[in-house]
Amino acid sequence: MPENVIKTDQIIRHNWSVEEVEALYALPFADLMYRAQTSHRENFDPNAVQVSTLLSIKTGGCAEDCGYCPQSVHHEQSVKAEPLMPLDKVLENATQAKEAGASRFCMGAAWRNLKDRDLERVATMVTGVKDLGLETCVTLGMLEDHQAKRLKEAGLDYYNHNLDTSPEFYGDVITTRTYQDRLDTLSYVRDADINVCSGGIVGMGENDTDRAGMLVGLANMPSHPQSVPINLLVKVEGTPLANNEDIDPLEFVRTIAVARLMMPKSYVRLSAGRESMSDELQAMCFLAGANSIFYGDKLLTTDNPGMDHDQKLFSRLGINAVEGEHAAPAKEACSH
Ligand code: SAM
Ligand code: DTB
Ligand code: SF4
Repeated sequence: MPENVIKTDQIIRHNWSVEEVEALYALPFADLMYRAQTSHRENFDPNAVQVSTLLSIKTGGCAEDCGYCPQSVHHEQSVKAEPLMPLDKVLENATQAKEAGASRFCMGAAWRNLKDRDLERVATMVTGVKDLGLETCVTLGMLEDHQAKRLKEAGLDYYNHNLDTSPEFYGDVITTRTYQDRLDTLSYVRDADINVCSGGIVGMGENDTDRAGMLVGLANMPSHPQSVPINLLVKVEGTPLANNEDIDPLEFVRTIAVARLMMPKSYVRLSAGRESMSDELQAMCFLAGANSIFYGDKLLTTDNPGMDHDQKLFSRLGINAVEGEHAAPAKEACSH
């Protein structure tokens, strides 16, 4: 093979060192983008992006102290606490999301951990959403082994639980649960044969080594998360990180590109923070290998670009929305 042709079909690696990843980050931008784009094209349709819609099924009043989060009771002006949403309202939202073109519906709860008293209600929501023909995802804080198994049985396709940052920087952002707690939850999710959705946040005041460390934490898990959300910090007033300095947007693009190179078969999600990004910056993230987004004008409690805007962006870029891989056919579609 001529030397200038890059062969990026790397074996799936779980032994990355932080130094190696820092070296990827430090590549000239065009070289990094070329490598990421080459890997992306070897593993995915480069013009297809998966879309999920988020719904907050239990908002506010969370006991954790995550420095970025408006739902923590530890911060002033945190969002108002609400009870767990009733099933019919969840299904109404899921139906609308499906009609609008989402293939996955992700339900988030502002909980430190899932309590057994809520397990059956959430399991019923999962089954109901699955029966609409959508892929299902939940993010409910820490889980126990038996809870993960029950959610799988109910039809859960993905569990979102982020490492958020590097092990070294983690304690500067969250003090009420440990990095190891997060890894434990993720291992229960994997053992229950639920797809793992795990990523982190960029722009919290971490340094370059922390960004590399976060990606090493994700890629060196026993298997790569099937979905890797890369969030740009949404600065919410009243949270300790509200006045953080903006990061160089090209550092965010580099994070997407390096995640794409390290986890070549995973969906990399251009996650929170799109509301503050230009269309051109988002286009660069897609070029760097991002191939999923949250779709709909709300994330959990903060704003996301409107559907019209995203449809226009997809059309300008020639992007198509990916069909769900794990979704059940909608009940009505079954022939009897
Ligand atoms: N309470 C559960 C938990 O923390 O595991 C689930 C919901 S929590 C809101 C899910 C993830 O959203 C967090 O791990 C964090 O990565 C992300 N997130 C929360 N607030 C954010 C913000 N202001 N900007 C970017 N990402 C944020
Ligand atoms: C993830 O990594 N990002 C999403 C999802 N997982 C649950 C959440 C982003 C939340 C942004 C702040 C908010 O809307 O409250
Ligand atoms: Fe609670 Fe999750 Fe927000 Fe942390 S990120 S405060 S656990 S809702």
